[in-house]
Amino acid sequence: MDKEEKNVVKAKKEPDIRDWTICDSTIQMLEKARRDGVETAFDRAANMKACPIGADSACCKHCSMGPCRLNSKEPYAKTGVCGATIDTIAARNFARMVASGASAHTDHGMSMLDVFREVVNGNIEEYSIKDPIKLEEVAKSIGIETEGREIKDIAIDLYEELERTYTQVEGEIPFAQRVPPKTLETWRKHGVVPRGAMREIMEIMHRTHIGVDQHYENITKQCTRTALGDGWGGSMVATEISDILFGTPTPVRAEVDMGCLKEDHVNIIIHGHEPNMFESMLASVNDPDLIKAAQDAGAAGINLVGMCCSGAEMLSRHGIPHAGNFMSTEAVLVTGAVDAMGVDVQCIKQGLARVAECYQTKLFTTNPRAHIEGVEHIEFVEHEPRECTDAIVQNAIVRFKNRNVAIEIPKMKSLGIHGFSHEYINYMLGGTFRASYTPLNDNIINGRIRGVAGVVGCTNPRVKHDYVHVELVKELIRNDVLVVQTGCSQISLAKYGFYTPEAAHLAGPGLKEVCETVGMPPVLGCGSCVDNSRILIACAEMVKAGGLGESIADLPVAGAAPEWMSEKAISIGHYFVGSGVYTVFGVTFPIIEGTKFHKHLFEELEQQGFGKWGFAADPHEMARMMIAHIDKKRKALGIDNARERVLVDMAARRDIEAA
Ligand code: NFS
Repeated sequence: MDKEEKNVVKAKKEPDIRDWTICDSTIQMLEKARRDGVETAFDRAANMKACPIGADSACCKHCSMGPCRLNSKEPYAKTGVCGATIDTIAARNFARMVASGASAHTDHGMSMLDVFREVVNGNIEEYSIKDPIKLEEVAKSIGIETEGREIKDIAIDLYEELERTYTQVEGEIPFAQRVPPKTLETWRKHGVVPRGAMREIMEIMHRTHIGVDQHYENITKQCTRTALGDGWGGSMVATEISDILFGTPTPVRAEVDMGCLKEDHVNIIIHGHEPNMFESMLASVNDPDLIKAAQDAGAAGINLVGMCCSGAEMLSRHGIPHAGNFMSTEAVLVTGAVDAMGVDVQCIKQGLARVAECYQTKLFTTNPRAHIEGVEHIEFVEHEPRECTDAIVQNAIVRFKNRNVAIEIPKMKSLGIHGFSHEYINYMLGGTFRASYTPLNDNIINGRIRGVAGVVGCTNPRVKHDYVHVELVKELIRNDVLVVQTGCSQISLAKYGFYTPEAAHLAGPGLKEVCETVGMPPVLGCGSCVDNSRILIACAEMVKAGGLGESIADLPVAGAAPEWMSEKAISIGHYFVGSGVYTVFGVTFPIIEGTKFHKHLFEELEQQGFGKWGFAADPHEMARMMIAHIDKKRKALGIDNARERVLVDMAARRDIEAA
């Protein structure tokens, strides 16, 4: 490179941070990071063009005859060395994403079940059964006798039954009993009722090995079976057991955004996915000895804050403040105010290690599954949970005492209502004495609510952070679509004030009326990504309440993950599709349009009685597609005219009555 060229490179305009995110606190911190010479995933994404062949899933590296690359423009012009076509290659890659995502959720669920077993057997005393009513409800839902029995005996039976979700070799997983009969019939007809997660995931890995399953339709079947074993299996067990052990969420007011950090406090962030470590941390920060130690170090107290999905669970259950979603986890360290960050599993960027080092934040890994090179590991042991979390607090106090970095905390924070479990939605709409989903169905049938949309999933530096989530939800509620949310998407919307009953004014007239009557926001937050299982149960309850068809595929509902990035999102998307829901993804989709496999996922599955996939990068287009689908379902149910009836004013009604 000669001198002139070098200058050209230097003079290259820096990307505008406002093109990367709409989150004001993240913008403020990215500007500071730039001044401080610190790099984040936003910079890395800008400096690394995504591989176009990989993005199209047109390469196969499952054996050493390759890696084979096909031509994305002419996908049928070539095959791999073994003869694998684009459809086989893309289906295999997709299946392995499902397997990985489903593994993450089911392994998490299995950890929760391990804790539950040890609590029930009396080997762990730090946790207990907090919600015995939920325990009985869950047990009853899968046919366990509860009348007149001791809680402990029911719990033992429940453990044994739920273990089958993972280890069963033959038969149907226990929560298949919660699936509406018509939906289950479709699953049986196509041979996709999950057996046990271990078996399904093993079979996907086998079938996607070189030279095994080479028909995209047959591979898709195993994707469906495995993904359903996540949604109605591993994830559902994670949610239900966490509720039983730590309490079922009910609405709670909580603050979201970086403004919940406090300069005069010892700030501790827990970021990850499993609630057990976070629950123990909650006990640690309330320990009088540790509070005293913090005060002795000159702090006003200890401030515990969450991030990502375990943060979303603690927000829902206990109103613990939440600092931000996946794309803000590095930015929050730039405040210099975080004394310690403890992480467990999933969505933990390796880049955190470098940023933490720059700002002297003590970063700790805690789970035996997830170490990071150069980061101190304090193992979290369920039988002695406080050992790990107390040690993190002590380290945080030491860091507070020796703080010598500039601290800058963005002022933004938004107070909202979180914690809408499907049990609470039931109660909220129906009232104490007649808790049911019937009022929701009635409002859908009479057209006040047009339909329900689940808007979930990650944030991703390949699109403008938070923007796609917010624009999509705005458009949906404006069109009277009630929105339910989980994960990072819920946090995106919470930052912009959508989680207050006052946000009802952003909704269309019908939804607004329902929100004002019930006193609920037009957007309901259900928790973490495994809590998407709450949305499945809500769908099953809507079918049961009657009037909206016989299967989930009949409901006027749709799903979206507008800024997805993880393999877990693909598993979630596919279990919604498998359950009968039209599911639209943003950012990019790892299958070439126009191929047979694409057509299978985007059209043919619906004809077989499942849901189907959709894709749109633009939030307004995405909203249009979801609303069109909801209207299509309304029409099929014969309730498409009901919407107009709502608009008939009193004078017109008198005319009709007089006639
Ligand atoms: Ni879900 Fe949670 Fe967030 Fe995406 Fe990651 S935290 S499990 S994967 S990024 S929503």
